[in-house]
Amino acid sequence: TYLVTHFYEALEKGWIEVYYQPEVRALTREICGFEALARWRDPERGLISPGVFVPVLEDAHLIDRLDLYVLQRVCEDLQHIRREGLDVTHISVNLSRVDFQLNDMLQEVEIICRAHGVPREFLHIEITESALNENDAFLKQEIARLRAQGFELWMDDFGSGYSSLNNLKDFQFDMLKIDMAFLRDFETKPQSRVILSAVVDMAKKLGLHTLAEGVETEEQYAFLKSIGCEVLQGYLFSPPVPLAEILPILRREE
Ligand code: G
Ligand code: G
Ligand code: NA
Ligand code: MN
Repeated sequence: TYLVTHFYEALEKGWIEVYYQPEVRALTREICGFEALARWRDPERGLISPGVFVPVLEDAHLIDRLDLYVLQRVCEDLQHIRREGLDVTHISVNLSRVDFQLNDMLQEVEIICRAHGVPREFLHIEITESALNENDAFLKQEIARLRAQGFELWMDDFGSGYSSLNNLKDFQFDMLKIDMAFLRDFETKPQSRVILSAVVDMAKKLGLHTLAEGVETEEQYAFLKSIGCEVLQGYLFSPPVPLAEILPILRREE
């Protein structure tokens, strides 16, 4: 397909861009980190979303090239932010389960961090919950190795997969990112609130931090804060934006 044949060209010519979406502390609404999200700005096809190209690159066994490229860009941007003396507590990057089959991710991630002088605590690693499988002993081991080396592991899109609850038992994570599907019927279905507060309670009892994704309204914000969800992300605060747009925000928050 077009995406597979043009992937290396896209990397070389800078068509792959990294956007950043702020994460805010529920209690204060202060920015406490960012999620890095890839975009492919193609000269022929226009802006292509990762929802389209990530599965194609996974199938073509090229996804590790993408994810390590994004990680490198994130480390460069972190260096830039830190040199300006601005405070960014962390940036989270998305890794695919396929990355771990293709490459020694721990080694690659450590090489990139070291090359850019980025301390490990500045990088958090998100793995989509639907990519986990309780029988995947290898992935379990790789996640444990990353955590043992000081990288925070975040479970992405919690609740969107089929074996979520068992995953919580079998994989060690630091943060549960609650899928935005939980907020979809927030205004119309009272069950939404019951489910959200049960998920946050359960996470707390398991010693996990919680982040709700896809927060779009003040009403959702007030509710999530009231049930003790610690970190929030969504259009109410900011969409994903280029680095140039987060720098002035960080300067203002100093
Ligand atoms: O930004 P957007 O909402 O279109 O992202 C869609 C999905 O693509 C999200 O689930 C996100 O986790 C995933 N994604 C975004 N950037 C990357 C990336 O650099 N690597 C991988 N593996 N997935 C990504
Ligand atoms: O797979 P992941 O959860 O990382 O994907 C996040 C995706 O959701 C990104 O593509 C981002 O653009 C999108 N997104 C972020 N905030 C919101 C939001 O408040 N509402 C909606 N509908 N989408 C969002
Ligand atoms: Na993600
Ligand atoms: Mn997510």
